[in-house]
Amino acid sequence: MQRPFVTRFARLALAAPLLVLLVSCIAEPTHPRGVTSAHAGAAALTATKSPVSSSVTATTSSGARGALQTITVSEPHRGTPAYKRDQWEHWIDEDRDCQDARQEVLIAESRQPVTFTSSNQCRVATGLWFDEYTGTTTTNPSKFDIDHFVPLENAHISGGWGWTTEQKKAYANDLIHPEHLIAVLASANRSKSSHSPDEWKPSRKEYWCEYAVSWISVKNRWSLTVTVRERDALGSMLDTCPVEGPPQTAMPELDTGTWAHPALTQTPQPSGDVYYATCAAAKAAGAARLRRGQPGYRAALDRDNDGIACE
Ligand SMILES: [Ca+2]
Repeated sequence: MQRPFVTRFARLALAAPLLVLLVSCIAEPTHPRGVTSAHAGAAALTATKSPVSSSVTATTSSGARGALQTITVSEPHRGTPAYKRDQWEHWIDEDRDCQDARQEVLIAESRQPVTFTSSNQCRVATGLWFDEYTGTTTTNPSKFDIDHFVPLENAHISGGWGWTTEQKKAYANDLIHPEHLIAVLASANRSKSSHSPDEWKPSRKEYWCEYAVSWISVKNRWSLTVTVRERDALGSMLDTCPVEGPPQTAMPELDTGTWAHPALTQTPQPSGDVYYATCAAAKAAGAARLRRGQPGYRAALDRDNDGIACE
């Protein structure tokens, strides 16, 4: 049975009564992977090394508009050192499970269980990905890049140039925040390049609201600056948000023929199971808290193991 196809920003979706995700459905204790492992694996890195701001976090359009007002407006300085991509090491394998950050994002964002190129499960072979920028769907990961939502070069000129090597590495491999690294069509990523929203916007206009919310969230979290033109462009993009409530992303119908891949080696969750990839998804669906035994409860969401997840 085809399952609902949900946005990666499930936390923003108001309409979906149940967010049934097929992302990384299979948990293996000896080889955790997917959303949970990606987040857990990067937690230590970001918690200890990143200059993450503790100020306003933008998760809604109104929150983003407020957060945008708090971001320092600054034009790039003439004396800013030249950007050198090799100073921003990626993709690292922070949790040393042999899946680097690119693989972790592919696994986390696949709309169906992934397959791997070999039994060591280090590299993804197939899955199902949706590019928010263009609306393109693929089962072939080589067609997708992992995009730094706020590109490394833009982070550099908006304050990141002063970070330490470790801070740059933390930024370049941030798996904690689902909007920081996203899988998108390679050609869209290359078209975007290091451009800011005043220079480049996704062709899929219905994504502009969410794009601006995410961009502001990253800039805010990492205490990066915006230019005047960038700030104004973000404001215009937020104008496309729904008047009431947080932004929602309408997910196009999938061609059902792309769902069943003959190379699938993993078993999807039994039909009818409820799966929340993150606590944010559970909360967005109005399901949190989740008690042990309830649909959607799983140990990975109950980190203090007290029987109540997503407290
Ligand atoms: Ca890893």
